[in-house]
Amino acid sequence: MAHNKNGYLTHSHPKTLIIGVHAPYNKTTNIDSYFQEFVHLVQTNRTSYNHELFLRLREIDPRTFFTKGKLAEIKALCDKEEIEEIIISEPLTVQQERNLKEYLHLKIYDRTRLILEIFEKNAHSAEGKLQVAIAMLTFDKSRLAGQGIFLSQQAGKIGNRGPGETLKERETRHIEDTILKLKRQLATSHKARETQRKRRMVARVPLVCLIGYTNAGKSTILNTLTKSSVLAENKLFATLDTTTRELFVDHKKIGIISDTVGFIQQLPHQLIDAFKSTLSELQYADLLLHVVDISDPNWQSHIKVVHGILQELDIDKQMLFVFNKADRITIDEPLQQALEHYIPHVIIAATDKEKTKPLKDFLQLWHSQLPTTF
Ligand SMILES: Nc1nc2c(ncn2[C@@H]2O[C@H](COP(=O)(O)OP(=O)(O)OP(=O)(O)O)[C@@H](O)[C@H]2O)c(=O)[nH]1
Ligand SMILES: [Mg+2]
Repeated sequence: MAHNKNGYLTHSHPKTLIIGVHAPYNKTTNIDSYFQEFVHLVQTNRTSYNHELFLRLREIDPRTFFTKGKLAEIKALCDKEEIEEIIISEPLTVQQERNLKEYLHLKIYDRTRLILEIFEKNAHSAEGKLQVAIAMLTFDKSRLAGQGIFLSQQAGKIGNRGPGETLKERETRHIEDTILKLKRQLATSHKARETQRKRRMVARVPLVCLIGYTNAGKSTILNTLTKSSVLAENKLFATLDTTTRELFVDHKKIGIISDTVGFIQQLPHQLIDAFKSTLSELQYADLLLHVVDISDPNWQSHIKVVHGILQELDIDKQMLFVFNKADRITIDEPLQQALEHYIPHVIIAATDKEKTKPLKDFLQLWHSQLPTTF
């Protein structure tokens, strides 16, 4: 809401309700932190919303996602508050989204669309934009396919292929053609990067890659280690484009370091697919720095999410756990014990130069132990 010049309240965006759901499949240890992450996603994508609702679902209705009782509660709230748009923390199937829309008579945004929109806003390079466009179109295509029954019901009764079906086929083909065209463009820009990479391989320059959950502090670490000024901010998916810089430790160049897109639980598979070629760069890393925000109560589930995505990308590399944001918490005995499960690791605070020393020391040692071919 905002005040106009006469002092009246106006809302320039649709009246929005956000619903954080604790779904039965969600094994997160700290649900409050999961909900906060959802609110953070919403805030990253747009400035405001009007109402929030957090609820626990004991089961999921395959047709409407929410069970009957919960759905009635939501409808009553939407009617009372004249809600025009709902954003839900979970991914919905095409049918669930459509049924909810029909029942509630308002716009529904699910987790997948929310994350895709953030990616769309944050893509700056030509390559990033292409990748996001491919993911968006793939999502649209799946939504269109789900309208199959509806469109064929619109179709004429003569023959099997009515006009509705033809329209759907035509739109699907148009999307497929566009995706193909974008993929070709993407392949061309990858070739240029491939050439660069080969040149580095010939020169035997060690490559260190920063990976981790979104907002863990990857870009902040890149900035402190390389004196560069990559955008680092308290937003989810601030970084989408890979940035590579020369890596100096104690004034000695020891290799190059790359920062890239962060991960999140239930990252839409359309995005994983679209970013696969960028992320496959990780295959050439000599060392992965897995950055973890240990001030987040869900840090261990975040590690699992990152490992899951690495597995999906078939990447198995030497890894250092970089436990970051240590300035925000006290490391008590139980936390210390939990950290010991992840070896090797360093504990740092990227925003405080003094507190990045353990990482610099590790890198120096690692570099001194590299085979002499480097
Ligand atoms: N207190 C504290 N804040 C930190 C630390 N490291 C990073 N931050 C803050 O955490 C936020 C996210 O940092 P980024 O470096 O952008 O995180 P990222 O992992 O690159 O995030 P994405 O690119 O969005 O995936 C920023 O507001 C940083 O200032 C730290 O050690 N301590
Ligand atoms: Mg970043």
